[in-house]
Amino acid sequence: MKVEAITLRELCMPLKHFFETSFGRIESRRVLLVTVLCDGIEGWSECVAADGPFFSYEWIETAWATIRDFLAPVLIGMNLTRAKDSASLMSRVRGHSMAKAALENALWDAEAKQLQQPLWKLLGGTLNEIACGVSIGIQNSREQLLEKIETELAAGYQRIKVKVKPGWDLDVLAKIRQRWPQILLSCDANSAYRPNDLDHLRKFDEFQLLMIEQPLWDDDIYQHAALQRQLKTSICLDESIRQARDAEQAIEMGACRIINIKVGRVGGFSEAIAVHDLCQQRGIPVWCGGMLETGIGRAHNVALSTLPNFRLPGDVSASKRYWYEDLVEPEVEVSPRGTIGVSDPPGTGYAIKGDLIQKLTVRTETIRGRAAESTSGA
Ligand code: OSB
Ligand code: MG
Repeated sequence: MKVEAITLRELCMPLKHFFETSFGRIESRRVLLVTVLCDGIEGWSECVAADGPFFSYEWIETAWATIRDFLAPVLIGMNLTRAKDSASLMSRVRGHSMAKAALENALWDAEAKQLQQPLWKLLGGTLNEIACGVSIGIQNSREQLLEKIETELAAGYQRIKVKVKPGWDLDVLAKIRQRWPQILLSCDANSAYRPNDLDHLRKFDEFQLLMIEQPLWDDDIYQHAALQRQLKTSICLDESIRQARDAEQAIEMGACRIINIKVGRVGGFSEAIAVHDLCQQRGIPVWCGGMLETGIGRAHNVALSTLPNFRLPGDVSASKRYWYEDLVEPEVEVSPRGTIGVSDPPGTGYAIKGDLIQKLTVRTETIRGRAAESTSGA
């Protein structure tokens, strides 16, 4: 696969409903799409970096600049045997996993199309349908949250995850459990607590949660291990797991019993597979996290979720929960049993809606060998 050109596109897309976590609320997303052109075939991906450096230090501007100035130049003109070979070429750049993942994943998409294979099989997937859960943000009121949960349960989702933070936690969980004593329920703190909240966090044990996700600092493993020893509830790490080495340390230290894999956070499909395989060997179940993706990133999450150790429902849910109109055809849909089936056409099985993408594009830049050409507007 010869890498001929790399195109970046920024789109602006309003969310149907705001999404609020312990680090803030968003009403719309700036979306960064990456296209690689290899031997005349286009591979597509979505960079999951957000509008601001809050979930991680990466955001859409650092990703754009890092791809343009450092990552694309090492790939352009290279003849790759496999998409995964791109990871070692990009490794001289420290960090910037979401930027790297966008490039590597676009190459996987191109490779799957070139080999006429479904992406999920190329990744090593074995499941032909995946289990879906939903992540529900902090709402304006407790009543609004309960209504949302009711809607998602009626749609068939297999697991409900709610965002928590101090002031929006124990009473919220108590209300949910009162109304639905049996559902698979978890919560995600996005680093909203500290070790001296131990007495408070121990009260989460009352609610038979499947897990509490990332209670402490985004870069911590050690204090999570100390906390896990004090909790009955399983800790799941998200932000702290940036690569397979982190997963290995976390498991050996007993910092979690479950791991959330986000392909952007770990730097691409090859590292996501490495985290998956390590967890499988150590008996730790994984599930696929989400970053409010459009159908392009979502389709990649679906494909990844077919690997055999994705044993818990992921945050991979239907396009229509987020978008008025998604960028792919068909949109990502979830069955009444809370599953997404995978199909066998080459690539992701979801076609790109080029006209819609062009309409929503506010900035684009193509990197091709020496000179970069840049245009503003659609
Ligand atoms: O921590 O899992 C998270 C969204 C943005 C940033 C971080 C997270 C999330 C979600 C949403 O929980 C998952 C989704 O529905 O895509
Ligand atoms: Mg999380």
